[in-house]
Amino acid sequence: MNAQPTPALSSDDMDAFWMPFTANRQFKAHPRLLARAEGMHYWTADGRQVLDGVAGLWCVNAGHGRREITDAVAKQLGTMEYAPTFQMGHPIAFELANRLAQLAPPGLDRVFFTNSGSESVDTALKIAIAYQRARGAGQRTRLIGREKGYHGVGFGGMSVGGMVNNRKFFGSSMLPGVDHLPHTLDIGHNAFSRGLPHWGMHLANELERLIALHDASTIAAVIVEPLSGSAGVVLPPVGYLKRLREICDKHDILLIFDEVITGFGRVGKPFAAQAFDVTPDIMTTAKGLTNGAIPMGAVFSQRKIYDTFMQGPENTIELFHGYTYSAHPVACAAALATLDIYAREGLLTRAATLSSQWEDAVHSLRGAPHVIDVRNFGLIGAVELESRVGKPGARGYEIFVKCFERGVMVRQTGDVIAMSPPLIIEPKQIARLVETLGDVIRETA
Ligand code: PXG
Repeated sequence: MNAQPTPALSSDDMDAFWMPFTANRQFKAHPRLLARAEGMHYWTADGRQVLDGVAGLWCVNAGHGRREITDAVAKQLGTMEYAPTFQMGHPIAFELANRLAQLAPPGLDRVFFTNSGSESVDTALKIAIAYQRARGAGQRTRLIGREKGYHGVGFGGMSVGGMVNNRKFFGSSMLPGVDHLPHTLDIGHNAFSRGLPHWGMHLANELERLIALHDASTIAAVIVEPLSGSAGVVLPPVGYLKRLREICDKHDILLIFDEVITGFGRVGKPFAAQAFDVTPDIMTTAKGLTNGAIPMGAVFSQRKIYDTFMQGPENTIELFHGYTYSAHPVACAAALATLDIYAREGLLTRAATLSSQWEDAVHSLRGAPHVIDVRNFGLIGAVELESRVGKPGARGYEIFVKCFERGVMVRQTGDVIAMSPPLIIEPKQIARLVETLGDVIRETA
């Protein structure tokens, strides 16, 4: 199918849009404009077809242009385009929360709605701190994140995150009382591991060291991505997450999993908590919740946490938190339609079926020039390239651009190329994605 070519934009037309997480001048000099999407593909403004190897930005898990979602959104807009959820309610918000509770890991059946991953993270951190206070442990305010962690761009999420650029630019404005676990990326020990690396479980014991330093009685929660995407795909070593869970239990500290990327089928189960068989106390999600069609996030809490808030006079607002658009009816409609598609097409477990072919495909890039590591889990893959001397990220960027020119969209973070295609991907498309990346890597100095 060909897209109608859209008129080209002149560089003047592009001045006003201050683009997020983008090298604005570089992009505007050589723009990559997307105009249409369907199934596994985008079409550029000049009508070229591009295979989507990233599910948009890790969110379009059921593939593009799903008619059921479009119809549900249109119907909801026609029925009630907006309704508040402060001291009011509307039925599909409750329906969606119930549906999500059924999908969630055991006990995580209380759901707070947000509009993005960043808001989900800040919400989870606030719930954790307020929960400690509500149960009489108000001195537990400290938060523990992890190096290389990405938890969005709010001040809370940045503070517990471990992205050096966030810390460099905004360091003095970060939340106080935050410490960080070491990250688990160790190419020296684990290069080219297939699936989870076997070396590194002991890194979870660093939590004991931080607890010894700060005292458990000051710590509210530990937050980690079960598997981190943004930092260039960093996997938990075998046994690592279970060990974190044990240490949190021992010291009565909440464990928060940030599942903004891993939620909704990315790793072969509805949530990574289920894939790794480790249940957190709070879980943040967004992205795949609505297939990326309408912004929405959801924070899942253990019932014991919710129940702790439900004390005192019934006319008090238990949690002083919420967004104008929490449980926006159009987003709820999009999410319900998305969950229907996931269920009908078995997409929340499809990554498990594809993962061995996926693993073989991405590991076929081992041995290509400059490739120093290949990592995979579920339907996530990453190829790490040696950086050019004095130019970190330059090789990765060149490969990303060349792939796009050849009709394949991948994601570049520094010198890591990440792939996380829609979960509807077919074996032939996996082959094309990885072959194109391989060809480009081999042609790039
Ligand atoms: N937590 C995690 C684990 C994420 O991956 C966020 C929170 C923030 O979500 P919002 O919706 O506020 O952007 C994310 C976002 C990449 C990439 O290149 C990843 C994200 C966003 C943009 C790019 O890997 N993840």
